[in-house]
Amino acid sequence: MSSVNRRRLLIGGIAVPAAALMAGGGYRLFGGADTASAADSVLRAGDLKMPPGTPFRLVALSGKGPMGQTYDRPPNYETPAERLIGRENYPYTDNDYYYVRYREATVLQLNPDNYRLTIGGASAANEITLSLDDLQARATTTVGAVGMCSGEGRGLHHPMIPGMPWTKGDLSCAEWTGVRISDLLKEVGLKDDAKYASFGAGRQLSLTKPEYWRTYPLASVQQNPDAILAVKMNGEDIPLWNGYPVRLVVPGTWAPTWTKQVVSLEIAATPHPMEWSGRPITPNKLSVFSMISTPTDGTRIPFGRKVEITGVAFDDGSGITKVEISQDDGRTWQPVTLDRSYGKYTWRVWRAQIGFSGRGEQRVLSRATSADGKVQPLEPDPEKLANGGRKETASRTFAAVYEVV
Ligand SMILES: Nc1nc2c(c(=O)[nH]1)N[C@H]1C(S)=C(S)[C@@H](COP(=O)(O)O)O[C@H]1N2
Ligand SMILES: [Mo]
Repeated sequence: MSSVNRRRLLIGGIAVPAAALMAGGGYRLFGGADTASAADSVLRAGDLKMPPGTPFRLVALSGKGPMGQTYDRPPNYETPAERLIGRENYPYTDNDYYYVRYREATVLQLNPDNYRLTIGGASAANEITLSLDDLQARATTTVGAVGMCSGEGRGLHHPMIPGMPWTKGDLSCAEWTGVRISDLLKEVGLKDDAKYASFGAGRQLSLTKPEYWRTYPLASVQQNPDAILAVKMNGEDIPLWNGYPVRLVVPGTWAPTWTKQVVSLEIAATPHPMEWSGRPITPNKLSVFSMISTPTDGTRIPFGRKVEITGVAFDDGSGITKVEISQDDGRTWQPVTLDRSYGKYTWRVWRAQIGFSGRGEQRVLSRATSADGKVQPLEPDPEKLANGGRKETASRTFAAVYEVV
């Protein structure tokens, strides 16, 4: 590795390897002539299989803390690893650092005084309109849940695959308070042919993108007592960038289908014509996953010193039974200590004391095992990846890379 790769730069108080910054610069130039080659050479640097850290510059959206700017329009900001866990005895990501992912170029700022949720559709018995106060009065369910985008880790994959090049911060965890979807369905009443529930965001000021609609098979939200329209996040108003004033949360499932800025719930016998993916959402359950949060990538650790490694682990709600770490790229594994559970959909914080047997670049991997016997894979399944499995790169193990000096 060249000397520039060894230099550590300070950004927002966080040490980031220069090589990682170069990778970030390359990624941001979407379609630029030298984009692929610049990122490619960094990904291949030395024995590093992936560039460390959040290689994007830290930028604060209004009302948010400094986060990794994967892309600005649409706003895509990843949670810095050391901000995933809010604080001691509080596993949830602070609202200021919860990741931001939009597919629309602009975000609609809905006026809370005029806000209305319309519930209706061809297979609803009635049509009802609820104000924000109405929803807040019905918001009796609180549930912790991991929000994870299918883009997690995509930018670390080699060879590069299309899509937003997220590194490791395309996920967060929060405690949501809201109204049960099943209660809203009871209130509006259903016709016999009701089969799908579609959640629509307000019209965004985009010339190219349609409104964001997501269609669920009705039973999947009706029979899930934790599927809610949330009005609070960690006990506060939901930040604009995370869906203020109302967003869908379906714990245990991938977050891309959790419509933000929800203004319509439509019940019909058919999927909504504007469903983002063009087809109804399948069960969509989160895979078993773990990652290291601190120390962050690029941290210099004095040789001979023990450090505490902290991380998170979760699955779709069956529970985490074991997390292990490896310091030899997955040949051998040692168990870590799990903190207590805060709820079946809340990630489990874990920690381990480790030392390093050598100096220089040191990689640490983590892997989780769930109560239903699933083990986080070392690498994405190549077959599923080849068949267009968009989530394959998201749930594999990711190395934290340190420099022992
Ligand atoms: N209205 C709207 N809702 C949306 C999206 C969007 O582009 N518009 N993106 C989805 C995607 S892809 C993800 S991963 C999550 C991200 O939620 P967050 O920004 O609160 O982290 O929101 C989902 N809900
Ligand atoms: Mo996403």
